[in-house]
Amino acid sequence: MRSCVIIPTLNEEKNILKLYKKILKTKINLDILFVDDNSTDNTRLIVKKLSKNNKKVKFIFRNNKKGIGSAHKDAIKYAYKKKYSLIITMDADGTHDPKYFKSMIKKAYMYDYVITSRFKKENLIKDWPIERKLITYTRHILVKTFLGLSYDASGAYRCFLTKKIPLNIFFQSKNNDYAFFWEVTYQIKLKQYTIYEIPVKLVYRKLGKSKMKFKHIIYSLFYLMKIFFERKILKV
Ligand SMILES: Nc1nc2c(ncn2[C@@H]2O[C@H](COP(=O)(O)OP(=O)(O)O)[C@@H](O)[C@H]2O)c(=O)[nH]1
Ligand SMILES: [Mg+2]
Repeated sequence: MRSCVIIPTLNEEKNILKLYKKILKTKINLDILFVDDNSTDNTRLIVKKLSKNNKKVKFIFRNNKKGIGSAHKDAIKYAYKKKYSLIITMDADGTHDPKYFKSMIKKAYMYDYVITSRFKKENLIKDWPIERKLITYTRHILVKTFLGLSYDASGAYRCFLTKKIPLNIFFQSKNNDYAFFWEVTYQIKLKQYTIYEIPVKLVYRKLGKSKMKFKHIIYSLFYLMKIFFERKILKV
């Protein structure tokens, strides 16, 4: 069985080596697929070096910034094409700890789609800046209210078996940024796949900057309303 972990990167030179080492430490046999959107720092150089020394490191280099959702779509498509049986997706900035791989993989055999949750236990985003907590909780309430999703639907840390989830589900989300995550969760729920949530502690990034901009938050809000009206009111 071939497994891979998909990691989108945009100027993550300070984080990827640390994450790479942590992934190796899990001793789980998987390929590591970086999807870089034309980082202007040394991210690509580091990824290339890693792939030279370790055949398990693969990469997709894209020519411009197309968004985190689009990076996931391209990488997931590649993984299906290359016939990987299991996919994990995660951020590069140290927020997602590979120590959860084992339990995520175990659950992926029992359920169709495994996601991670910041709300299942207390203090899972304890060290996050107040404004990020506010965004996270507000988004959670809005997604719950308008789409009826009670999951923590917007995290990127996920795991599934490719034979259980058809590739086209990921492309039914037309969003290419952060809304991709809740939209895919919504699609998966609509199609009645089983979803399992693992509580994980998320560490706020210590190095490098978040790529989430104010425009992403506003756009995401409008996008949520658009999906709500189209699907619930217009029934399209
Ligand atoms: N390839 C690619 N990666 C991205 C893009 N935007 C963000 N990322 C990566 O996606 C992950 C999550 O982004 P981050 O800035 O940490 O978002 P935040 O956690 O919501 O603040 C990180 O690994 C980023 O480097 C993008 O447009 N393209
Ligand atoms: Mg982050």
